[in-house]
Amino acid sequence: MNFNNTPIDKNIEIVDLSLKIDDYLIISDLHLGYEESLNKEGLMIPKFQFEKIIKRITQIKQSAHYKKIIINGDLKHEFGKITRQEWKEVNSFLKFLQDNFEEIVLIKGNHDNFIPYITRKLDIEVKETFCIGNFLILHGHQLPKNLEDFNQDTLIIGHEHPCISLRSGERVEKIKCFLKGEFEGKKLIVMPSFNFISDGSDILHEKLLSPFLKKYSIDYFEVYGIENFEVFPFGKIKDIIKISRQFL
Ligand SMILES: [Mn+2]
Repeated sequence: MNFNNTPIDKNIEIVDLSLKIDDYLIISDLHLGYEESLNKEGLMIPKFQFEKIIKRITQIKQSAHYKKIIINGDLKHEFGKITRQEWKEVNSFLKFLQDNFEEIVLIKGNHDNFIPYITRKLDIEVKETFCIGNFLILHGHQLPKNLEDFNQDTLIIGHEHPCISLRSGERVEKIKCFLKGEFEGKKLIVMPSFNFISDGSDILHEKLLSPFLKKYSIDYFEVYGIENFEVFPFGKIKDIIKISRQFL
């Protein structure tokens, strides 16, 4: 694989679908157990995520010196309950992290209701937010009431699962992406999902989910597409829209 680590701002790099700050590896929205919940809806897809996620983390970890890992929410998929697949996978996933990282930070997402039952046993703490220097990391499904109490100037969120669809001939290709913009005087970085069942939601054509993105226009946000471990800076959303209109 061909990693081309790309700075997205000062002291922070995009590495494949993850971010790197110091020796922290940050990933978001794994949605373990997604297959089982699709199977229940009648969509028969095999269970492959878990292995793929472990392999991908291992590949990223080999590319640089990481001691710590942050999961920025939605480690598992189901809201209300925890399914058998989730229980098993979340448990072995956290054990994998304990074997491979000195520090594990779990940030609570909106899908993570039952996570504390598992993490308590493994002695892992679940947090609402986590700070590294100037960076405030949070899932992004809701605006924290005390956002102004944080003096960090850069917010890092997940939740949105951003991707963009690019047309090439008759084919439409969906590409996961990072977004960089602003929110109320702070910089805002949105992470793609570290989940291989769905590309995510198309920020050019679908409704935005996160309150961090719904409040103001995202036309001036920068897009960094990720394809095959590589980072492709695509420019601003308004320019991508302009170009894509020329081909419709
Ligand atoms: Mn979420």
